[in-house]
Formats: sequence, C-alpha cells, structure tokens
Amino acid sequence: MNGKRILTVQDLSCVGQCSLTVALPVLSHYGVEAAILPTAVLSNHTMFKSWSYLDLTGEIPVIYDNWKKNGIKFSAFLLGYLGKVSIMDLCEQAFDEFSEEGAPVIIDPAFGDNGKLYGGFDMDYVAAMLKLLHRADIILPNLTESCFLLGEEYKTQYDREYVEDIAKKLRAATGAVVVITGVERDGLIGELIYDGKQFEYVLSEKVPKFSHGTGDIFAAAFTARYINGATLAEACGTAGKLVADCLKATAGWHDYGVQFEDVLYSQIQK
Ligand code: PXL
Repeated sequence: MNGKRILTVQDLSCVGQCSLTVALPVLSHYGVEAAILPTAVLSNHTMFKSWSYLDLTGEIPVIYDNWKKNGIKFSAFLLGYLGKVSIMDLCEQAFDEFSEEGAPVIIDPAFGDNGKLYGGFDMDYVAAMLKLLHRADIILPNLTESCFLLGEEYKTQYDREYVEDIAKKLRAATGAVVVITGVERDGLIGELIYDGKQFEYVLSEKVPKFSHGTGDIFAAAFTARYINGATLAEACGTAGKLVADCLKATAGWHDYGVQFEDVLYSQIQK
C-alpha cells in the first residue's frame, strides 16, 4: 500500500451534508485514501421531518467475501453513524479480518446531540455501542453521547470536575483514548483529551451556531491528521478550526449542513 487507506463505515444520506458525503471529501482533502462501507442509504438525514431508510446489513457479508478474495486490508478504521445494532458485529468482523498490523480503530458513536438521541435510536443501541467501543483505540463522543453511554446526567452548565469525571469514566468503561467533543470552558469550545494519564484541552473561539454534520466533519479531519502523524491535540486543533471556519462560512442555521466546500477550496488556494 502506498499511503494510508482508511475504511470509513457510515450511512449514505443522499441530502443533508453529513456522514459519508462529508467524510469522503474531508478525508481526501487531508491526504488519506478513503474506502467506504455504507451502512444504509437514506433519502436525507434524520433531522428532516421524514426520511427513507434502506438498511445494508444484508449486503455487507457479500462485500466482505469479495474483499477477502481480493486480499483487501485497511490501515485505519473510522466509524460514524451505523444506524442498526446488526452493523456493529459486522464492524468487529471487519477489524478482525481486514486490518493491517496495528491499524487504529477510531469510533464516533454518532447517536445523539443536544441532550437527545437522534431519531430511530434507543437505549439498546446505546448499550450495544458501549460494547463496540471496547474495540476502539480512540473514541470521539460529544457530551450528549458520553452521558447516554454512562447513564450520567446531561448538563449544559458544568465545571471541569464534571467533564473530567465523565472522561475518566469513559476511559474505565472502554479502555480507549477519550476525546470528548464540544466541551465548553471559559467561553471557549473544543475537545477534552484523556489518555488515562492526563487531561488536555484543545479550545478555541465558540461560533454561536449549530449545524448538522459538523461532528462528521470533525471526525474525518481528526482521523486524517492523526493517521498521518499528528498528535491527538494537533489533530483536534485542525479539525476544530475546520468546523469553526465551516460554521462561519454558512449562512443561518438549517438542515443542509455546513458549506465546507468554500473552506476547503480556500485552503487549497493558499
Ligand atoms: O451527522 C450525524 C448523522 C449522520 N447520519 C444520519 C443522521 C445524523 C444526524 O442526525 O441522521 C442519517
């Protein structure tokens, strides 16, 4: 293999700039070859009032058979929105059968935000995700997902002790390096990294906007930078700045995600 070939496992939402439609351009932009395992095809993401859902669980074993015949392997894995518990066992199978030596597994649990689960998810999904996170080297939950995973109270106002305690508990529950996204401190926003030894905050200005798909953009940029040799903090810095720039470049607050294209294009021109 020439460079790093990553397998990203997420849904394909036809409209709404999230999951694979943002992961692919961002991974490519930051210099990583991206292979995909689509978990489902949706008309649009589930924040719209209606959506269709074609579950691809049945197709995945057929895909795997062919990957085996072709000797395909991956140098890293990035998991996002999986959609169904049935996909999780198949992800474990992929780690067992298609990993190059030492390929890191990075998982964004991608099941909720702003204190709520996304449409179609329940606590069985959360419990199954917690089990899958044991296979992760790095996890990228937001605070909502962290609280659901641990059964902790979700707070919008909190102190350092609250969020550091959550990071410690996530580490104990999964064994992974914990990167909690969207952590607010001193009027800034960013990530809390906990590797079992020390806490590190990567914070920057808070853009007072919310948009769908920003977690997926963060995860893709973080992963690309990390597997190309950046430290956890450097990878968070790049990914956090990208999300902030995308939010700034996007007019209003809507369901169509952020306008990341202009931001990536302006980076290429520099
Ligand atoms: O951005 C997370 C995401 C990904 N995929 C689908 C979603 C969402 C958030 O709602 O609905 C299908």
